Amino acid sequence: MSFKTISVIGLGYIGLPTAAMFASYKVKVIGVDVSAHVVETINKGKVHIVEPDLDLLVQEAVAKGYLKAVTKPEIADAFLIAVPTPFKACKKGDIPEPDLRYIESATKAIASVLKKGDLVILESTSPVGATEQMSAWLAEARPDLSFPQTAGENADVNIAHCPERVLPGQVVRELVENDRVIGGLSKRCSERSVELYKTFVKGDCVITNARTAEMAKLTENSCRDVQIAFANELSVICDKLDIDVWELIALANRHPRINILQPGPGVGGHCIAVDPWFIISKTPQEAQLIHTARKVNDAKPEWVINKVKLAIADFLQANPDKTTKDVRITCFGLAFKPNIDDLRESPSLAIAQKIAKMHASVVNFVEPNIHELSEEMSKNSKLISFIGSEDKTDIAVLLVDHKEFIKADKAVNFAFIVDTKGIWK
Ligand code: SAJ
Repeated sequence: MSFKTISVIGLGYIGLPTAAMFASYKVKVIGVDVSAHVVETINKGKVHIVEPDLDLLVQEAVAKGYLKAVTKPEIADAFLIAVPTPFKACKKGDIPEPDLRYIESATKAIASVLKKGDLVILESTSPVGATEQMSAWLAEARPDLSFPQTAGENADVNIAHCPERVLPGQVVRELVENDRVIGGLSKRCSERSVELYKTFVKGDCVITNARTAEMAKLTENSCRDVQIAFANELSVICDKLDIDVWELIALANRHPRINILQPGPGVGGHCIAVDPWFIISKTPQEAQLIHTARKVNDAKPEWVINKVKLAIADFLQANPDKTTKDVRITCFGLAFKPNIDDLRESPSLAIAQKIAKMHASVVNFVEPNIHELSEEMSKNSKLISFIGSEDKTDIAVLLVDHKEFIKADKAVNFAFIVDTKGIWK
């Protein structure tokens, strides 16, 4: 392989597994992160995120000397940028714009160590045009080097977009097995990127241009968002019509060409609820369906909270000797999806916190994947163990289908349940 040293910028959920994977194939990897704590943790062979099998991969890569972490970029032959692309804060109801500030600062940070022959790959999920923008920033910072937008195939530095597509919880396996979409700013940029990824990728590396690669990633996540919105809309319709939505979906899915996803408390995480906005903000007139799906999914948490208010009213009617502050509520699950500890952009956490805020007494939270609540999270709430939660609960709010809750299916016996995942219904 023509790349002796690879640098990965941003050592988060995508960057760290990618860096460790290259290192496990005996490639020298320099991981760069602005956080001194992250760098220190990794250099001790430890990880700062929970992802199955990642701890062993990192431990071995560091112990064998193939992976080191630093806070400032160093010379390398290929740079992979895996930093967050959030959207900018905006007023409620406005269309959020993508925030490229982390890509910009990563790009400017590597500019000073870039040399002729290097390859720069943007892995972060990005709005259409971001890779060209990244190349323009590099050209501005390094007028002594040529880039594909002006020098084409003869550019000193090659640039490509290769979006990450791995599923949290299965990152290590999917990094190797998934196909990769590779969008170079020239044919040579794409071909060199394929050579790099073929170090460990067993899936196909399919070549396209950068804009199509950017849109492909946004399309995948928007497609899932639209499908989940359909399931969430069905759950609201069925509730009104007194139909069990989970039975309904199971029946409809027996049709050979139907595959409806599952409703839930809303869509969380840092991808599916974010990426469709990158399409909507570029083409607001055209992206009608994608925009509606976002609104449907974003409205689901409020619908769940209303269901909890109704359950409180039902409980009080059934127990006329009690007042609101006597009602003991427990929220089961805070993570954004099952069997992970990731609370970022979690609709379950948002719902649980809102219930805690509105309720007159302390609300119990059960989350088997975390051990303590942050100060912000613990306002009017208390983390309790799943075992024994029945004795402390009048109204159970099931927010995540964690395996512990599914396993307890037959054992749980709550009189009032708001079940957003259809497992304790
Ligand atoms: N969800 C439902 N119903 C379902 C499936 C999911 O409500 O039937 C909810 C989940 O509970 C969660 C949210 O959707 O709140 C997103 O979860 P997810 O498992 O669909 O996706 P992510 O965000 O963990 O990962 C997605 C993946 N994209 C696709 O499946 C198209 C992953 O492959 C991407 O790499 C990742 O986004 C990313 O980083 O972009």
